[in-house]
Amino acid sequence: MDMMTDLYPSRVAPRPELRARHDPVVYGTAETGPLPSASLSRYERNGYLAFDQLLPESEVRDLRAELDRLWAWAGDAKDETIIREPSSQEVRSVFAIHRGDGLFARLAADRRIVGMAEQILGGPVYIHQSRVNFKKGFTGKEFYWHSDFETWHVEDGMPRMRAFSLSIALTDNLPHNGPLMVIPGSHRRYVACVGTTPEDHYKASLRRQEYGVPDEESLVGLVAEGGLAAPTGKAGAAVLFDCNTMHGSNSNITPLPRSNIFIVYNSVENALVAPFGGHKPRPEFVATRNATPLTAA
Ligand code: 6CS
Ligand code: FE
Repeated sequence: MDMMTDLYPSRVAPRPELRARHDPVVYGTAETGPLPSASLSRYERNGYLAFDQLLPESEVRDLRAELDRLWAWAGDAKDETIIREPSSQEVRSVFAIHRGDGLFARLAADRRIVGMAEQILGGPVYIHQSRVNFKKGFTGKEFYWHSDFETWHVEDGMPRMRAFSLSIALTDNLPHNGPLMVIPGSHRRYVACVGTTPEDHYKASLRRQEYGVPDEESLVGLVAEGGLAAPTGKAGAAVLFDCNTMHGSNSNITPLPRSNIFIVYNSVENALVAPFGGHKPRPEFVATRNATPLTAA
């Protein structure tokens, strides 16, 4: 058992609490990677960066074909990496898409992206988690407000805030089809949540989260301070957001799917320890415990 002190306790106190962040947001400088200092300071201030076109159309086309293959496979396959919608058998997410040497794996290790990760996180990185969220037309359900870090800390043992997610749109992300929403500036606070985590919580939480959910009063406060943003864009657009940025997304009742890739980069210096919530760690396909640095392609 690691005796590391818990800087971010959550799901222990009887009342929710809005606390301070104790970690930097940007660990590198403009000299150490592709992002200019204006982007770095915007990221530091807002907790996210939006890219209108991270990937060119030709690459998006190939990734879309890969996405369609993944969807066809997941439809009736039985595999732990496949998460289905809360009240149907429709595929919601497929995890661990960075494994192997397929297109998604190559994308996750792409120099352009890993260079940004090493810059923001200040040194070598590895992939903590990856997934595709399909959010199909008509049936794709919401992701309620949450800080990823809260879950990764309590359930996976991620010690500090030194990770981020990159969400890449493989279909157009429109105002109407349940795009990612973020609360700018929310990454500078930490919402300690209420409730005791059940054993094997991930099996339910990846379909619909009920523990590690921020209270309404804290959300009211965060939105009063920072407002709301929903960066939209064509397929190939992307949003890079801090591990503690409060975010969520609505259900998709339009006919147009909102299918995105999520890749989470963590600093190798922030490797997982025993989960702070005291349960056994979640499985490898949700949270990698091997922090071997990425050797970017
Ligand atoms: O439990 C997790 O690790 C995840 N859950 C959500 C809703 N977002 C981030 C992460 O993929
Ligand atoms: Fe999330």
